[in-house]
Amino acid sequence: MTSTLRTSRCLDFAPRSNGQVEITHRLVGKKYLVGQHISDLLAAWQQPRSRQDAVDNLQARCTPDEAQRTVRFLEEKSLLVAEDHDETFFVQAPRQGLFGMPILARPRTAAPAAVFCGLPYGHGNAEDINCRNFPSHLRHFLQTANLMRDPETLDFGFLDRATNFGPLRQRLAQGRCCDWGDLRLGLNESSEVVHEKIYKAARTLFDAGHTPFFLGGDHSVTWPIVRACAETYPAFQIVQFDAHIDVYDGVAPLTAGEPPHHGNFMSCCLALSAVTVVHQLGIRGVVNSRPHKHPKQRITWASDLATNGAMVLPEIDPALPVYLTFDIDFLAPHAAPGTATPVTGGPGYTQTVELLRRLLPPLNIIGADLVEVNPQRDKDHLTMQVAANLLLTLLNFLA
Ligand SMILES: [Mn+2]
Repeated sequence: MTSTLRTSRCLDFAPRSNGQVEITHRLVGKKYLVGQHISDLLAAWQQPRSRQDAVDNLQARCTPDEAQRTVRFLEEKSLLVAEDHDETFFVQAPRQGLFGMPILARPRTAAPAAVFCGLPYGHGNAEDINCRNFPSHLRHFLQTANLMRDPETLDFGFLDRATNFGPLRQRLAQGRCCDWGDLRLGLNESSEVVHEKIYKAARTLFDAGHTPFFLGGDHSVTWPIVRACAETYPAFQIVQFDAHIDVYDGVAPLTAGEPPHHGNFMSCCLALSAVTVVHQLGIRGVVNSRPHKHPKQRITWASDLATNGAMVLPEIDPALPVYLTFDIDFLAPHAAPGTATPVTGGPGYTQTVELLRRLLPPLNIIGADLVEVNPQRDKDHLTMQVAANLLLTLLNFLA
Protein backbone atom coordinates (compact mmCIF):
# COMPACT_ATOMS: atom_id res chain seq x y z
CA MET A 1 0.00 0.00 0.00
CA THR A 2 1.25 3.48 -0.85
CA SER A 3 2.25 5.52 2.15
CA THR A 4 2.17 8.97 0.58
CA LEU A 5 -1.13 10.14 -0.86
CA ARG A 6 -2.44 13.25 -2.53
CA THR A 7 -5.88 14.43 -3.57
CA SER A 8 -6.83 13.71 -7.16
CA ARG A 9 -6.36 16.73 -9.40
CA CYS A 10 -9.61 15.88 -11.22
CA LEU A 11 -12.08 16.87 -8.49
CA ASP A 12 -14.66 19.66 -8.46
CA PHE A 13 -16.11 20.66 -5.07
CA ALA A 14 -19.63 22.13 -4.73
CA PRO A 15 -20.89 22.91 -1.19
CA ARG A 16 -24.55 22.06 -0.52
CA SER A 17 -26.85 24.04 1.75
CA ASN A 18 -27.14 21.10 4.21
CA GLY A 19 -23.40 21.26 5.02
CA GLN A 20 -22.44 18.39 2.75
CA VAL A 21 -20.14 18.80 -0.24
CA GLU A 22 -20.74 17.34 -3.70
CA ILE A 23 -17.51 16.12 -5.28
CA THR A 24 -17.38 15.44 -9.01
CA HIS A 25 -14.55 13.22 -10.22
CA ARG A 26 -14.10 14.45 -13.80
CA LEU A 27 -11.83 11.61 -14.91
CA VAL A 28 -13.87 8.75 -13.47
CA GLY A 29 -17.18 10.46 -14.24
CA LYS A 30 -18.74 9.95 -10.78
CA LYS A 31 -20.23 12.20 -8.09
CA TYR A 32 -19.96 11.74 -4.32
CA LEU A 33 -21.73 13.49 -1.44
CA VAL A 34 -19.39 13.80 1.55
CA GLY A 35 -19.30 15.55 4.90
CA GLN A 36 -17.43 18.82 5.38
CA HIS A 37 -14.63 17.05 7.30
CA ILE A 38 -13.89 14.81 4.26
CA SER A 39 -13.87 17.83 2.01
CA ASP A 40 -11.45 19.55 4.44
CA LEU A 41 -9.20 16.49 4.43
CA LEU A 42 -9.11 16.44 0.62
CA ALA A 43 -8.30 20.17 0.60
CA ALA A 44 -5.41 19.56 3.02
CA TRP A 45 -4.04 16.66 0.95
CA GLN A 46 -3.65 18.74 -2.23
CA GLN A 47 -0.01 18.55 -1.17
CA PRO A 48 1.13 14.93 -0.72
CA ARG A 49 1.06 13.76 2.89
CA SER A 50 1.30 10.44 4.62
CA ARG A 51 -1.55 7.95 4.65
CA GLN A 52 -1.21 7.57 8.41
CA ASP A 53 -1.73 11.34 8.83
CA ALA A 54 -5.04 11.01 6.98
CA VAL A 55 -6.17 8.21 9.30
CA ASP A 56 -5.09 10.25 12.35
CA ASN A 57 -6.90 13.31 11.00
CA LEU A 58 -10.19 11.38 10.78
CA GLN A 59 -9.78 9.71 14.17
CA ALA A 60 -10.64 13.03 15.79
CA ARG A 61 -14.22 12.40 14.55
CA CYS A 62 -14.68 8.62 14.46
CA THR A 63 -13.33 5.26 15.63
CA PRO A 64 -9.92 4.05 14.34
CA ASP A 65 -11.74 1.37 12.34
CA GLU A 66 -14.02 3.90 10.66
CA ALA A 67 -11.05 6.17 9.94
CA GLN A 68 -9.18 3.30 8.24
CA ARG A 69 -12.28 2.37 6.23
CA THR A 70 -12.87 5.94 5.12
CA VAL A 71 -9.31 6.41 3.86
CA ARG A 72 -9.55 3.08 2.04
CA PHE A 73 -12.82 4.25 0.45
CA LEU A 74 -11.20 7.51 -0.68
CA GLU A 75 -8.38 5.50 -2.28
CA GLU A 76 -10.69 3.00 -3.94
CA LYS A 77 -12.70 5.81 -5.51
CA SER A 78 -9.48 7.55 -6.63
CA LEU A 79 -10.30 10.67 -4.59
CA LEU A 80 -6.98 10.11 -2.81
CA VAL A 81 -4.28 8.69 -5.07
CA ALA A 82 -0.62 7.74 -4.79
CA GLU A 83 1.72 10.72 -5.02
CA ASP A 84 3.06 9.66 -8.45
CA HIS A 85 -0.29 8.42 -9.83
CA ASP A 86 -0.84 9.14 -13.52
CA GLU A 87 -4.21 10.84 -13.90
CA THR A 88 -4.01 11.48 -17.62
CA PHE A 89 -6.12 8.46 -18.51
CA PHE A 90 -8.62 6.15 -16.87
CA VAL A 91 -9.95 2.74 -17.82
CA GLN A 92 -13.48 2.11 -16.62
CA ALA A 93 -13.79 -1.42 -15.22
CA PRO A 94 -16.74 -3.32 -16.70
CA ARG A 95 -19.55 -4.80 -14.59
CA GLN A 96 -18.77 -8.17 -16.16
CA GLY A 97 -15.70 -9.30 -18.09
CA LEU A 98 -16.02 -9.95 -21.84
CA PHE A 99 -17.01 -13.59 -22.44
CA GLY A 100 -17.12 -13.96 -18.63
CA MET A 101 -13.35 -13.46 -18.34
CA PRO A 102 -11.86 -12.04 -15.13
CA ILE A 103 -11.63 -8.26 -14.81
CA LEU A 104 -8.12 -6.82 -14.70
CA ALA A 105 -7.83 -4.43 -11.77
CA ARG A 106 -4.08 -3.75 -11.62
CA PRO A 107 -2.42 -4.20 -15.03
CA ARG A 108 1.03 -3.23 -13.73
CA THR A 109 1.29 -6.06 -11.20
CA ALA A 110 -0.96 -8.77 -12.71
CA ALA A 111 0.55 -11.90 -14.29
CA PRO A 112 1.03 -11.52 -18.07
CA ALA A 113 -2.21 -12.17 -19.95
CA ALA A 114 -4.10 -11.31 -23.09
CA VAL A 115 -5.96 -8.16 -22.06
CA PHE A 116 -9.03 -6.70 -23.77
CA CYS A 117 -9.49 -2.94 -23.66
CA GLY A 118 -12.23 -0.94 -25.39
CA LEU A 119 -11.37 2.30 -27.22
CA PRO A 120 -14.66 4.15 -27.80
CA TYR A 121 -13.28 6.66 -30.30
CA GLY A 122 -14.68 7.33 -33.79
CA HIS A 123 -13.53 10.83 -34.76
CA GLY A 124 -10.74 9.39 -36.91
CA ASN A 125 -13.51 9.10 -39.51
CA ALA A 126 -14.93 12.59 -39.93
CA GLU A 127 -18.00 11.29 -41.82
CA ASP A 128 -19.26 8.71 -39.34
CA ILE A 129 -18.08 8.50 -35.74
CA ASN A 130 -20.37 5.66 -34.66
CA CYS A 131 -17.77 2.92 -34.45
CA ARG A 132 -16.95 4.51 -31.08
CA ASN A 133 -20.04 2.59 -29.89
CA PHE A 134 -18.57 -0.84 -30.69
CA PRO A 135 -17.18 -1.67 -27.21
CA SER A 136 -20.48 -0.94 -25.45
CA HIS A 137 -22.56 -2.69 -28.16
CA LEU A 138 -20.28 -5.71 -28.04
CA ARG A 139 -20.74 -6.02 -24.28
CA HIS A 140 -24.50 -5.82 -24.70
CA PHE A 141 -24.51 -8.26 -27.63
CA LEU A 142 -22.47 -10.87 -25.74
CA GLN A 143 -24.96 -10.55 -22.89
CA THR A 144 -27.94 -11.26 -25.16
CA ALA A 145 -26.03 -14.06 -26.96
CA ASN A 146 -25.37 -15.74 -23.60
CA LEU A 147 -21.61 -15.39 -24.14
CA MET A 148 -20.83 -13.44 -20.95
CA ARG A 149 -20.36 -16.41 -18.62
CA ASP A 150 -18.46 -19.70 -18.22
CA PRO A 151 -16.32 -19.47 -21.39
CA GLU A 152 -14.60 -22.75 -20.44
CA THR A 153 -17.89 -24.58 -21.10
CA LEU A 154 -18.15 -23.33 -24.73
CA ASP A 155 -17.89 -25.79 -27.61
CA PHE A 156 -15.66 -23.77 -29.93
CA GLY A 157 -16.83 -25.89 -32.83
CA PHE A 158 -19.43 -23.15 -33.24
CA LEU A 159 -16.63 -20.94 -34.55
CA ASP A 160 -14.92 -23.44 -36.85
CA ARG A 161 -14.66 -27.21 -36.67
CA ALA A 162 -11.25 -27.39 -38.37
CA THR A 163 -9.39 -25.01 -36.03
CA ASN A 164 -7.57 -26.41 -33.00
CA PHE A 165 -8.89 -24.35 -30.08
CA GLY A 166 -6.64 -26.11 -27.55
CA PRO A 167 -4.55 -22.96 -26.94
CA LEU A 168 -7.69 -20.94 -26.20
CA ARG A 169 -9.07 -23.59 -23.83
CA GLN A 170 -5.74 -23.69 -22.01
CA ARG A 171 -5.59 -19.90 -21.81
CA LEU A 172 -9.09 -19.79 -20.30
CA ALA A 173 -8.34 -22.58 -17.82
CA GLN A 174 -5.19 -20.81 -16.66
CA GLY A 175 -6.89 -17.40 -16.42
CA ARG A 176 -4.45 -15.97 -18.98
CA CYS A 177 -6.97 -13.60 -20.53
CA CYS A 178 -8.93 -10.81 -18.95
CA ASP A 179 -10.88 -7.63 -19.54
CA TRP A 180 -9.47 -4.29 -18.40
CA GLY A 181 -12.58 -2.32 -19.42
CA ASP A 182 -13.11 0.67 -21.70
CA LEU A 183 -10.85 3.71 -21.86
CA ARG A 184 -12.85 6.70 -20.66
CA LEU A 185 -12.90 9.50 -23.22
CA GLY A 186 -14.62 12.89 -23.08
CA LEU A 187 -16.91 13.78 -25.96
CA ASN A 188 -15.11 17.02 -26.76
CA GLU A 189 -11.54 15.88 -26.34
CA SER A 190 -9.23 16.59 -29.24
CA SER A 191 -7.73 13.76 -31.30
CA GLU A 192 -4.29 14.61 -29.89
CA VAL A 193 -5.51 14.11 -26.31
CA VAL A 194 -7.36 10.89 -27.19
CA HIS A 195 -4.39 9.41 -29.03
CA GLU A 196 -2.15 10.25 -26.07
CA LYS A 197 -4.53 8.42 -23.73
CA ILE A 198 -4.60 5.38 -26.04
CA TYR A 199 -0.80 5.46 -26.19
CA LYS A 200 -0.60 5.45 -22.38
CA ALA A 201 -3.10 2.60 -22.07
CA ALA A 202 -1.07 0.59 -24.61
CA ARG A 203 2.25 1.42 -22.90
CA THR A 204 0.81 0.30 -19.55
CA LEU A 205 -0.09 -3.12 -21.00
CA PHE A 206 3.08 -3.62 -23.09
CA ASP A 207 5.32 -2.49 -20.19
CA ALA A 208 3.72 -5.05 -17.86
CA GLY A 209 4.33 -7.86 -20.36
CA HIS A 210 0.68 -8.29 -21.36
CA THR A 211 -0.59 -9.04 -24.86
CA PRO A 212 -3.11 -6.25 -25.47
CA PHE A 213 -6.22 -6.78 -27.56
CA PHE A 214 -7.85 -3.42 -28.28
CA LEU A 215 -11.42 -2.97 -29.45
CA GLY A 216 -11.85 0.12 -31.65
CA GLY A 217 -12.91 2.58 -32.48
CA ASP A 218 -11.95 3.69 -35.93
CA HIS A 219 -8.65 2.58 -37.44
CA SER A 220 -6.76 5.71 -36.32
CA VAL A 221 -6.54 4.14 -32.83
CA THR A 222 -3.97 1.68 -34.19
CA TRP A 223 -1.39 4.45 -34.60
CA PRO A 224 -0.86 5.23 -30.86
CA ILE A 225 -0.91 1.48 -30.08
CA VAL A 226 1.78 0.77 -32.68
CA ARG A 227 3.81 3.72 -31.37
CA ALA A 228 3.68 2.19 -27.87
CA CYS A 229 4.53 -1.23 -29.33
CA ALA A 230 7.60 0.24 -31.05
CA GLU A 231 8.90 1.39 -27.66
CA THR A 232 8.63 -2.15 -26.30
CA TYR A 233 9.73 -4.26 -29.28
CA PRO A 234 12.79 -3.03 -31.21
CA ALA A 235 11.68 -4.87 -34.38
CA PHE A 236 8.27 -6.23 -35.32
CA GLN A 237 5.99 -6.60 -38.32
CA ILE A 238 2.37 -5.58 -38.78
CA VAL A 239 -0.19 -7.97 -40.25
CA GLN A 240 -3.20 -5.97 -41.39
CA PHE A 241 -6.52 -7.47 -42.49
CA ASP A 242 -8.27 -4.71 -44.41
CA ALA A 243 -9.86 -3.74 -47.71
CA HIS A 244 -7.75 -0.56 -47.58
CA ILE A 245 -4.03 0.14 -47.46
CA ASP A 246 -4.65 3.23 -45.25
CA VAL A 247 -1.81 5.34 -46.67
CA TYR A 248 -4.15 7.70 -48.52
CA ASP A 249 -2.07 10.82 -47.92
CA GLY A 250 -3.00 12.19 -51.32
CA VAL A 251 -6.68 12.37 -50.31
CA ALA A 252 -6.10 14.07 -46.97
CA PRO A 253 -2.43 14.88 -46.42
CA LEU A 254 -0.82 14.49 -43.02
CA THR A 255 -0.43 17.92 -41.52
CA ALA A 256 2.31 18.61 -39.01
CA GLY A 257 1.02 18.31 -35.46
CA GLU A 258 -2.28 16.77 -36.52
CA PRO A 259 -2.84 13.13 -35.54
CA PRO A 260 -3.49 10.78 -38.43
CA HIS A 261 -7.04 9.70 -39.36
CA HIS A 262 -8.36 6.24 -40.17
CA GLY A 263 -7.31 6.44 -43.82
CA ASN A 264 -3.67 7.52 -43.45
CA PHE A 265 -2.46 6.25 -40.06
CA MET A 266 -0.43 3.47 -41.71
CA SER A 267 1.91 6.07 -43.23
CA CYS A 268 2.94 6.97 -39.68
CA CYS A 269 3.41 3.31 -38.72
CA LEU A 270 5.54 2.69 -41.83
CA ALA A 271 7.81 5.57 -40.81
CA LEU A 272 8.74 3.87 -37.51
CA SER A 273 12.10 2.12 -37.69
CA ALA A 274 10.86 -0.69 -35.40
CA VAL A 275 8.21 -1.61 -38.00
CA THR A 276 10.13 -3.74 -40.48
CA VAL A 277 7.34 -4.80 -42.82
CA VAL A 278 3.56 -4.36 -43.12
CA HIS A 279 1.61 -7.27 -44.62
CA GLN A 280 -1.73 -6.02 -45.93
CA LEU A 281 -4.28 -8.71 -46.76
CA GLY A 282 -7.64 -8.34 -48.49
CA ILE A 283 -6.84 -5.17 -50.44
CA ARG A 284 -9.37 -4.35 -53.17
CA GLY A 285 -11.68 -1.67 -54.50
CA VAL A 286 -11.38 1.34 -56.77
CA VAL A 287 -9.67 3.36 -54.04
CA ASN A 288 -6.69 1.03 -54.50
CA SER A 289 -6.68 1.15 -58.30
CA ARG A 290 -3.44 3.13 -58.08
CA PRO A 291 -1.86 2.03 -54.81
CA HIS A 292 1.20 4.08 -53.88
CA LYS A 293 3.41 1.53 -52.24
CA HIS A 294 5.94 2.12 -49.52
CA PRO A 295 8.99 -0.21 -49.68
CA LYS A 296 7.89 -1.88 -46.43
CA GLN A 297 4.37 -2.66 -47.69
CA ARG A 298 3.48 -6.21 -48.88
CA ILE A 299 0.04 -6.28 -50.47
CA THR A 300 -2.03 -9.45 -50.81
CA TRP A 301 -5.05 -8.72 -53.01
CA ALA A 302 -8.44 -10.03 -51.95
CA SER A 303 -8.76 -12.14 -55.10
CA ASP A 304 -5.59 -14.03 -54.13
CA LEU A 305 -7.39 -15.20 -51.00
CA ALA A 306 -9.93 -17.23 -53.00
CA THR A 307 -10.77 -20.62 -51.45
CA ASN A 308 -10.74 -24.20 -52.80
CA GLY A 309 -7.04 -24.67 -52.16
CA ALA A 310 -6.17 -21.71 -54.37
CA MET A 311 -5.49 -19.36 -51.45
CA VAL A 312 -2.24 -17.46 -51.98
CA LEU A 313 -0.76 -16.78 -48.55
CA PRO A 314 1.85 -14.10 -47.90
CA GLU A 315 5.18 -15.25 -46.51
CA ILE A 316 5.39 -13.96 -42.95
CA ASP A 317 8.57 -14.42 -40.92
CA PRO A 318 7.57 -16.47 -37.83
CA ALA A 319 10.73 -15.37 -36.00
CA LEU A 320 9.72 -11.71 -35.91
CA PRO A 321 6.96 -10.57 -33.50
CA VAL A 322 3.65 -9.60 -35.11
CA TYR A 323 1.23 -6.81 -34.27
CA LEU A 324 -2.10 -7.81 -35.80
CA THR A 325 -4.69 -5.23 -36.82
CA PHE A 326 -8.06 -6.41 -38.11
CA ASP A 327 -10.37 -3.96 -39.89
CA ILE A 328 -13.82 -5.54 -40.09
CA ASP A 329 -14.17 -4.24 -43.68
CA PHE A 330 -11.70 -6.99 -44.64
CA LEU A 331 -14.81 -9.17 -44.87
CA ALA A 332 -17.25 -8.87 -47.75
CA PRO A 333 -20.03 -6.35 -46.99
CA HIS A 334 -22.68 -9.11 -46.97
CA ALA A 335 -20.77 -10.90 -44.20
CA ALA A 336 -20.05 -7.79 -42.12
CA PRO A 337 -22.30 -4.91 -43.20
CA GLY A 338 -21.70 -2.88 -40.02
CA THR A 339 -18.83 -0.68 -41.16
CA ALA A 340 -18.59 2.86 -42.50
CA THR A 341 -16.37 2.22 -45.54
CA PRO A 342 -17.56 -1.08 -47.07
CA VAL A 343 -15.80 -2.28 -50.23
CA THR A 344 -17.40 -4.67 -52.68
CA GLY A 345 -15.85 -8.12 -53.00
CA GLY A 346 -13.77 -9.64 -50.25
CA PRO A 347 -13.82 -12.91 -48.30
CA GLY A 348 -16.84 -14.26 -46.46
CA TYR A 349 -16.79 -15.55 -42.90
CA THR A 350 -15.81 -19.16 -43.66
CA GLN A 351 -13.00 -18.06 -45.96
CA THR A 352 -11.74 -15.62 -43.32
CA VAL A 353 -11.61 -18.31 -40.66
CA GLU A 354 -9.79 -20.65 -43.06
CA LEU A 355 -7.22 -17.93 -43.72
CA LEU A 356 -6.65 -17.30 -40.00
CA ARG A 357 -6.33 -21.04 -39.35
CA ARG A 358 -3.71 -21.46 -42.08
CA LEU A 359 -1.77 -18.25 -41.49
CA LEU A 360 -1.62 -17.50 -37.77
CA PRO A 361 -0.53 -20.61 -35.79
CA PRO A 362 3.26 -20.20 -36.36
CA LEU A 363 3.22 -16.45 -35.66
CA ASN A 364 4.27 -14.73 -32.44
CA ILE A 365 1.41 -12.23 -32.04
CA ILE A 366 2.32 -9.69 -29.35
CA GLY A 367 -0.72 -7.44 -29.67
CA ALA A 368 -3.91 -7.03 -31.68
CA ASP A 369 -6.90 -4.84 -32.40
CA LEU A 370 -10.30 -5.16 -34.04
CA VAL A 371 -11.51 -1.87 -35.52
CA GLU A 372 -14.10 -0.11 -37.69
CA VAL A 373 -17.12 -2.07 -36.43
CA ASN A 374 -20.03 0.37 -36.71
CA PRO A 375 -23.08 -0.98 -34.81
CA GLN A 376 -25.39 1.70 -36.30
CA ARG A 377 -24.81 0.31 -39.81
CA ASP A 378 -25.16 -3.33 -38.78
CA LYS A 379 -27.93 -5.58 -40.10
CA ASP A 380 -29.57 -8.22 -37.90
CA HIS A 381 -26.47 -8.25 -35.64
CA LEU A 382 -24.50 -9.98 -38.41
CA THR A 383 -21.40 -7.87 -37.82
CA MET A 384 -21.61 -8.27 -34.05
CA GLN A 385 -21.71 -12.06 -34.53
CA VAL A 386 -18.65 -11.93 -36.79
CA ALA A 387 -16.84 -9.60 -34.37
CA ALA A 388 -17.53 -11.85 -31.36
CA ASN A 389 -16.40 -14.92 -33.31
CA LEU A 390 -13.25 -13.19 -34.55
CA LEU A 391 -12.30 -12.07 -31.05
CA LEU A 392 -12.38 -15.65 -29.78
CA THR A 393 -10.68 -17.00 -32.90
CA LEU A 394 -7.87 -14.43 -32.77
CA LEU A 395 -7.49 -14.87 -29.02
CA ASN A 396 -6.68 -18.52 -29.78
CA PHE A 397 -3.59 -17.40 -31.74
CA LEU A 398 -2.20 -14.66 -29.45
CA ALA A 399 1.18 -15.13 -27.81
MN1 LIG B 1 -10.47 -0.44 -44.01
